[in-house]
Parts: sequence; structure tokens; C-alpha cells
Amino acid sequence: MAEHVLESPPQGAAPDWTIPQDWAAYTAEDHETWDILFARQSKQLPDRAAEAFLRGLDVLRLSNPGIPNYDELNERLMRATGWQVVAVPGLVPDDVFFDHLANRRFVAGNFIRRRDQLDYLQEPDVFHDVFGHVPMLADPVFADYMQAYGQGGLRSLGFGSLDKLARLYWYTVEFGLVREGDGIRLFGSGIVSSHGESVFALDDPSPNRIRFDLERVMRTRYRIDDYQQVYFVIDSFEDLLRQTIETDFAPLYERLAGQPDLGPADLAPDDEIITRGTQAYATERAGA
Ligand code: HBI
Ligand code: FE
Repeated sequence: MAEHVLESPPQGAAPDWTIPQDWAAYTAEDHETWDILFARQSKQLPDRAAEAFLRGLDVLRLSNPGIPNYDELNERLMRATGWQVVAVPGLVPDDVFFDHLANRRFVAGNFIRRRDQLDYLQEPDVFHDVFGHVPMLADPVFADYMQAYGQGGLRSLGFGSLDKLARLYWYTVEFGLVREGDGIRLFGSGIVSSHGESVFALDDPSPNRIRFDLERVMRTRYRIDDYQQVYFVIDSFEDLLRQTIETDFAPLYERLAGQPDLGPADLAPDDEIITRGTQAYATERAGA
């Protein structure tokens, strides 16, 4: 990830790396790409996504179809939780990223994927960043969690353990599941913005599903190139927020430094396994 990040803001960007969204520059095809993705996911998610996400989708129901204009979106988001979306040219350095989150600003790319990339791309585009992340930011508890994560990130910059902290973000904000009613629902932005993974993460027998444990998650490597081999299931957003606020990260990092990392498909003795995966999907994709 870090290798794609420039050291200083590119020309035209502010010192905090933000740029104008330049909404008028999107083409008709760009807007149509958003509409196709939006229709597809809003149809698929009602039985799958967390209530908080589905409720939050309303902030995206703007007066015009197409890619949201951040000014209009921000009026709604600001009213809901005091968060804002700001446009950035791509990946920004960790300290800049954390500083925005700590101040309730979510950085979003402003480009949209090409028509031949509807199903998968690695870089976060406006569909991933806005459809995937913004609905959860309209939830008051999750909104506080994201800010707490940014504050924790700023405090952690000196520890040399950002890879561990990034795993917490990955396995919650990006790929988290939550226990809800008598089932499990999606809330991670990488899942809800993916047509394939929003089925796979809940229904496929391949991945492990393990009850969330902060230390366990921070020990677990992740893959960025395919569906996850493990998903962690939080009890509730309140619980996630509480653990993040109450944990003293300094001794945690020290403990983690003395333990080996776990691979994405590994199980650990203390795991509370919700579903033990077959790993059939990952095995097949590896060509074994
Ligand atoms: N920059 N634009 C952007 N989006 C991210 O999600 C992001 C980033 N820079 C750093 C970063 N994430 C991370 O290091 C976090 O995953 C911790
Ligand atoms: Fe994301």
C-alpha cells in the first residue's frame, strides 16, 4: 500500500491533500456507472447488510441520480453525525489519513471505475468510498468509532505498529460482519460495495467466520487481491467502539510484537469459531 503513496501533496492539492471534487467533470458514462452499481447493490443488500448501513443509505438518496455531489451529500451527513466527505487524489499518507478521521472527515477518491471493472478493482474509487463507507458514517455509534480509530492512529504513529492497527481497520471498517438478531449481517465497505463478496462473505462455505477479538484481529495478516479467507464478527457497534476507546494500545502493541502473526486462513486456540471454512474457494484460486 505504502509504495503508491507520494510524500507530499501533488500539484493542485491542498496541504491536507484535499482537492475539489470537480463534480461537473464527470461524464454521462461515469454517472451511469454509478447508477448501475447503486441499483445492483441496493437490490442485493436489504437481507444482507446491517440495519445501520441500510438506514444510512438514505443519506445517499440525493435529488439527482449519478455520482453524489459531495457538497449536497455533506449537508445530509453533517446533519446526521457531523461527518464530511472530502476528495483526495488517491491514497494519502497514514498521518494525513488519521488526521482527517480524527476530525470527522472521510477522504474519498473522486474517480469512478471503468465499465470493464464493475466487479473488481483494487484502488478505492468513488463507488467504494462513498457507497461503501458513507452510509455507516451516518450512524452515530459507528461515526464515533471511526473518529476514535483516527485518534488512535495519530497516537500510534510513533510505535512502529501501524501494520497492526491497519488490520483493525481492514477487518472491521472494510470487511466487518456484525451479529444482528439471530443472524449475521454485513457492514464492511469492501463487502457491501462488492456484488460478489456481499454474497460470498455471508453464504459461502469457504471462509472462516470468527468472533471479533481485538488482539486476534491485530495479529492477522490480510489479502488485498481477492475475497477474504476470514471474516470477524462483532457483537455490536457499541461493543466495537467501547473496546477501541478502552484499550490501552501501548501494552497491546508490546504483546503483539512478541507473538507471531497469523495467516489469513489460520485458526488460533482461543478462537470462537462461528463457521469453520473449507477454504475451497481460496484453494481453487491458488490453483492447487
Ligand atoms: N488513503 N485515500 C486513502 N484511503 C484510505 O483508506 C487510506 C489512505 N491512506 C492510508 C490508509 N488508508 C491506511 O493506512 C489505513 O488502512 C490504516
Ligand atoms: Fe475503503
